[in-house]
Amino acid sequence: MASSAAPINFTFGLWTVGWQAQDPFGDATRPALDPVESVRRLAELGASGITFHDDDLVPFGASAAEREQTVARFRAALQETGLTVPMVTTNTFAHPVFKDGALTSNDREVRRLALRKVLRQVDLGAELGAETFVMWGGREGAEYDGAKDYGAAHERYREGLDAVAGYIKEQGYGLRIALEPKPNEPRGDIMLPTVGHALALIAQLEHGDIVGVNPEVGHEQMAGLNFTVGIAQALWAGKLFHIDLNGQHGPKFDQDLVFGHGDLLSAFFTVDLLENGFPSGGPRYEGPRHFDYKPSRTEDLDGVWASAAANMATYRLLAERAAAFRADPEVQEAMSASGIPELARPTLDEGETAASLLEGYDFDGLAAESDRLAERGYGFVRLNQLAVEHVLGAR
Ligand code: GLT
Ligand code: MN
Ligand code: MN
Repeated sequence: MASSAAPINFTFGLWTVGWQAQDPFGDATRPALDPVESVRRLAELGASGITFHDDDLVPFGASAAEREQTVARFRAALQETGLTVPMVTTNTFAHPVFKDGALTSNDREVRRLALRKVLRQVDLGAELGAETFVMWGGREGAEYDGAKDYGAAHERYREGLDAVAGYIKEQGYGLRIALEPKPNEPRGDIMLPTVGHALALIAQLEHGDIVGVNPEVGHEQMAGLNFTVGIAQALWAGKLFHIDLNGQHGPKFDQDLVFGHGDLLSAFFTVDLLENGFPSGGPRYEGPRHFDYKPSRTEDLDGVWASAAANMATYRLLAERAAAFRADPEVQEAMSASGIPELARPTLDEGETAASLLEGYDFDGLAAESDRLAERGYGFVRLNQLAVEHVLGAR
């Protein structure tokens, strides 16, 4: 099984294992973790990289000297363990100053402050060799439709993103921006609620060539959407720059469960796409398999590390199952019967145009032809049952 033999790059946010489990109804249930300890533990468990917000590493308000010392200590831990920092991001949601957003706050001074905070983290990310700069606009939104001029807010979002992307280019950094969609929570409504909304905004940017998406499993599912289909479109468009893997049980609050602990069959098809690509070939996802989950509030520190390991174990198992699925001759035959390879064939013949397709066609025959073509069964249920049997290890 080729895909399970090659090492898989697993990465974790510092804020995931480091979450102390405070929620809107209760206090923290776990002590704070030293980022250096997280680096060491994740390395031991087999992760290859770590990601972080500016404030996850250097506490907000730290002095320049403290910042330098903290970064130096963190760098030493990276060197000691071989862990990389493939992605960084900025916290533009926790401090009360961001209560009405960052790049789209109604207050211009807040927007300028937010931009500076973001740019400072861009510099640090570049310094640490990151390739991706995630931007999750958690507070970009409102609770009340009348509270925001959404025309101006989209202008400001575009202005802010182009400013950051333009800065990255000017500085010659090897970074690309990945926008992370989410429909709601913490705001009543968040701008760029889904992958599709984000892709549409990117198409309107001046520097959209270095801007893509960082879809999160649970965030798309909170919007009632199919995650695998969402990332498929981003991948097809050359815009799947990064990914946040976790688990979610349908449209409710953001659960951030371990990957595969929500919709397992959806997780299987996500891994199948990431590891094996589209059946017809085309663009592949080459970035890290990044986990953005929260160890449940019920877990102690041992449970934190067990849950981190569970993300990777589940992903590996699903990668094995997906390789077996693709290699199974019965699956290949079922895929053919379902017309999957046929979809890769262009609809028009070489040189044919829409006009020539109409030429000489007798619409009096349309109904009869439709009836004939409608007789076909597609066998998708059989194909899906084969997937279920592979997931269950029954094949
Ligand atoms: C925050 C959010 C995540 C985002 C992070 C990036 S922060 O924890 O819930 O989905 O990926 O800013
Ligand atoms: Mn989430
Ligand atoms: Mn995320």
